[in-house]
Amino acid sequence: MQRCRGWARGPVPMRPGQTPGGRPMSVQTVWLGIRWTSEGYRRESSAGVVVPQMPEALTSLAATAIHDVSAMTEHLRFDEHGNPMTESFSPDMALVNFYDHAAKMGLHQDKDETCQAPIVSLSLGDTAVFRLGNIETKNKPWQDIELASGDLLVFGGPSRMAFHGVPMTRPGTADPALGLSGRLNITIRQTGLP
Ligand code: MD3
Ligand code: FE
Repeated sequence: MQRCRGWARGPVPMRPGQTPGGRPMSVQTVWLGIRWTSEGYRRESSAGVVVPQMPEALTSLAATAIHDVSAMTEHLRFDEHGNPMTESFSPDMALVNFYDHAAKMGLHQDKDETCQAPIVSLSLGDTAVFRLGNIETKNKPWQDIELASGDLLVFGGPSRMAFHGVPMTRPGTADPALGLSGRLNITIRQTGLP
């Protein structure tokens, strides 16, 4: 929480995300390691836009998650080149999303990463209703899953391209001891940027 507050302050303060169409989203975001720009993913700090370093704590958390999950599922044992995922996975970006009580995220696919590495998601604070759809269309079938504080998910293999979104959060469900009004979701990713 403490570190999230620091990232939210800047160098680039937390701000509403943008839809692919350029519309502001209700979810507010901070980028770590690499950020999305009009030219695609960029590492550099151009024109005062500083991208903080990818925190080692998140890199190792994601690597541990991939290691643990790869023991359980075939899809995560090897990457698209046939190399063991536990060796080739090297996340270079974290996206910190903040949901206030009214924020939500429409159904979408994450297609900006050019490599097929899995995405690791960590939730903190208010419980969210997470909608996991199918890989073909924005329509049903989907399933709604409650993501509570501390839940960590790994999306790899076929689910990597599934439509997904957050139709609502459940305001006030966060443990008061966390000192957070709302929800944080951190996704840890490998962009494929050289
Ligand atoms: C399923 N974030 O930032 S995290 C996003 O809770 C995003 O803030 C949501 O979707 C959030 O793009 C969901 C879980 C997640 C992340 C990536 C996925 C689920 C995914 C990629 C493919 C399939
Ligand atoms: Fe997404």
